[in-house]
Amino acid sequence: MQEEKTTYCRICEPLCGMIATVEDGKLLSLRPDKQNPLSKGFACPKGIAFTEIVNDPDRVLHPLRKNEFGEFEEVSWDTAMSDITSRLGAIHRRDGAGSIGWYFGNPATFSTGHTLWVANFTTLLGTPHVYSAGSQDVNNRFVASHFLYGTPVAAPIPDINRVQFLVIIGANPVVSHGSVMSSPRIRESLQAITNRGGRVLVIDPRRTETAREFEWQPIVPDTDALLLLSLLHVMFAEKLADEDQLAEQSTGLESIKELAAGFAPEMTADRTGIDPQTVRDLARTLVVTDRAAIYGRIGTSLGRAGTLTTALLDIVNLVAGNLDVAGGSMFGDLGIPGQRLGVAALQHVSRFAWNGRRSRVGDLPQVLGTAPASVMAKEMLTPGKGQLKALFVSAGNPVLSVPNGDELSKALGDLELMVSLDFYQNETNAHADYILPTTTMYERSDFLLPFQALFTTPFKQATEAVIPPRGEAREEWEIINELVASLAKQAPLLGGLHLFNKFADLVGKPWTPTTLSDLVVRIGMGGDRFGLRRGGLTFEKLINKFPHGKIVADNLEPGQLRKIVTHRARKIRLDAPELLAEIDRLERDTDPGYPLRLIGMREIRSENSWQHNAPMLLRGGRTHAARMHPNDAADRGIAEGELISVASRHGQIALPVTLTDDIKQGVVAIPHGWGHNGNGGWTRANDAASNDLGTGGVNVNKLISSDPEDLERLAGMANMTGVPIQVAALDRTSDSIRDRLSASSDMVASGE
Ligand SMILES: Nc1nc2c(c(=O)[nH]1)N[C@H]1C(S)=C(S)[C@@H](COP(=O)(O)OP(=O)(O)OC[C@H]3O[C@@H](n4cnc5c(=O)[nH]c(N)nc54)[C@H](O)[C@@H]3O)O[C@H]1N2
Ligand SMILES: Nc1nc2c(c(=O)[nH]1)N[C@H]1C(S)=C(S)[C@@H](COP(=O)(O)OP(=O)(O)OC[C@H]3O[C@@H](n4cnc5c(=O)[nH]c(N)nc54)[C@H](O)[C@@H]3O)O[C@H]1N2
Ligand code: SF4
Ligand SMILES: [Mo]
Repeated sequence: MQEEKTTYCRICEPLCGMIATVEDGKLLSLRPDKQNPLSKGFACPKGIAFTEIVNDPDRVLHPLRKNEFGEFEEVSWDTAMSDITSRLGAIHRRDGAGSIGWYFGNPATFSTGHTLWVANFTTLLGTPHVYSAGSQDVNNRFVASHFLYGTPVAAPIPDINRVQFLVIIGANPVVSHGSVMSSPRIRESLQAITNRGGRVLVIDPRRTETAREFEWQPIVPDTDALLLLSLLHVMFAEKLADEDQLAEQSTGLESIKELAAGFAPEMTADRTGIDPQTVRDLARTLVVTDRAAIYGRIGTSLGRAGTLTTALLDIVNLVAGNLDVAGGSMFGDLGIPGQRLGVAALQHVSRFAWNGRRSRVGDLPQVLGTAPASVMAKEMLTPGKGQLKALFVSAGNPVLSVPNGDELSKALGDLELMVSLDFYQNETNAHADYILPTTTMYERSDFLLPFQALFTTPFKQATEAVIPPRGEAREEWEIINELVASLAKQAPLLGGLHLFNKFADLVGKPWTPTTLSDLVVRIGMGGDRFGLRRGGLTFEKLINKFPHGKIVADNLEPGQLRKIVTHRARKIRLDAPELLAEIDRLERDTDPGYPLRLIGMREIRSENSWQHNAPMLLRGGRTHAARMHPNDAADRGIAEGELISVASRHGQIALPVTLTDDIKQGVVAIPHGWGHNGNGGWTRANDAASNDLGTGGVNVNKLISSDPEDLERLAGMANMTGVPIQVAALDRTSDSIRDRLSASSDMVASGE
């Protein structure tokens, strides 16, 4: 019998409402939920195509073990787990916890059980080798907040519902659907701004899908900090800022003023490519417009000084009078009593404090307990105490998503033990000893803790699993519980794990993601506070009474900073010396051999590296191609559709190019997440986006440096934007292509 179940999509941040049609435990189709009060019947192609991922014949449904011939073969869970834990125990006894590591990828964030259990496991183990997609994404945001507010987890979001002038710098929400902000139907919400007489200005090296619908201001990649400093310069020099108010809200204002004094728009124009008058007008408009905000994301995170740039975004909002006020850049409210003290206390648990530990290789600070993923390969390849020898990878594909995938592939191959928790064989876990099959999002219940403070309209939704796990798939937290149970038997060496088990025994009822979520729902905004607030929410009530989700407040509440800032006198700190020292990273990089600048881009029918196997998303044939300005192409004798070589100081790739005026001259955009080289088990992805070389696109991160010297210093961010490159035509019939790119494993035909 067919049934319809209400749920929501957990691929990206808007968490759009979905209706799943299910028959006999099988997912038949997904359609957008019209009754979801925020997404109101919207879903993107990736969300709809997810049925094909759940039912993908290429899915890993049984534990796989690499045999002596290097092939994966099915084994039972018991066999897999007992071999893994005994090998892990032996490594632990010999080399200690510091030889065991974990990388969790982006989809982990979309599962409360997954993230919390990984955090728990690695904390109890006490290993510094914890890595995530964050150092390629958002860790700079956490560190900027750490300096400014004293807490890493506070992140301002634009008040989309009320803003009248929104400046989007380095984000493309029409394609990405919004990030570090959960705002379903973001495109309509942006259009609503102009419909109510407001403005949306997009500052981006590319005339993106968002920029095409609104105003576009091109900028030279990785010069945003200079632009932001010039905006501050104008605000101070023209006495636009309310300095009395600022002195009340913050400390260190003088340092910022002094700093900005040196960055008049006339000084930075040459670097940013933005006319000084435009900068002056922009500064004035940001100050005088009653409801204005500036918002940045990936483009302002992956330059050479992403933490500084992100801090400057907030400082511009603050100085313009737009921070923490209605219609500006606002903070979500968890509504949890005592949250400020709680966060302050957590800060003292050194593992989670910024810089609580530094990496063995590269001496870089940890962020929320994670080290920069760029150094992971060198941590495996560098002998000595603390060398990484056993690695778990869950929901990640760092061979494609992290700089220098070739180096990482090699390092993974040398590990003593590699275990993957995934439902696909990808380019990374192809190197694993075991792939443990996990459920997809529709095979688990969820309430997403990390997104609670990021909804532009405060909202809560919980879901049950809509189908049972396919095959022998298990949820990550269950796998981790089992790991802990088996490892703890090898106590006393694994003391922390043993304690964890004892605790579970003691309370008689082990924690589950659902019991934890229930706790947060009940104490948080709109929660029942365990009976103190009548009619309040519980996890169960969300499931049964509000299956389409519940709006818990019509708008974000201003005045959150009081609850958030942990610095003395609850004042924002503007002059952390570490932050200001980053200014020297803004120096011009002039290397005549590499005159062009690389930027990234996201595609509407891709999600990082992992959705290139769904037929619906591959329809019409897709090409992995670079975007380049016709003038830059003409200078190099390159014509539309031709194969080009792109080289940086760190690597070289070949792919087709498409020419477009919608990009600033001197800039080349290449999507990441491609490079399906036949190592992954996804049949269609390997064939998709064929260039003339017959491969599933190329891995752009071969152009990116994993050298610790090249990483951003405060959050260990990979430098993936504004990277100096050179481009040349490749004669497609030329035999020399293979020679010239022989070092690139992308050139290896599938299966080789
Ligand atoms: N369809 C789709 N949606 C996604 C994803 C996906 O892969 N596909 N991924 C999800 C994930 S993991 C994330 S983190 C979010 C990211 O969400 P966004 O940040 O909104 O997405 P991006 O497309 O990376 O946008 C970055 C923009 O910055 C611009 N840019 C690059 N360098 C610079 C620079 O130096 N300065 C300025 N001002 N701009 C620059 C790029 O041209 C690009 O338009 O998207 C999420 N949503
Ligand atoms: N050049 C460049 N590189 C980038 C970026 C960029 O803008 N430019 N963006 C960076 C960003 S923002 C991000 S977030 C990273 C992403 O980097 P990663 O997270 O390392 O890679 P993904 O491609 O997201 O791989 C996700 C894997 O998780 C699996 N998976 C999906 N759902 C689940 C689940 O529920 N459980 C489990 N166990 N597995 C699951 C998929 O099968 C896939 O194998 O890429 C980064 N890399
Ligand atoms: S925008 Fe698409 S992928 Fe993202 S949550 Fe909505 S339906 Fe899912
Ligand atoms: Mo991301």
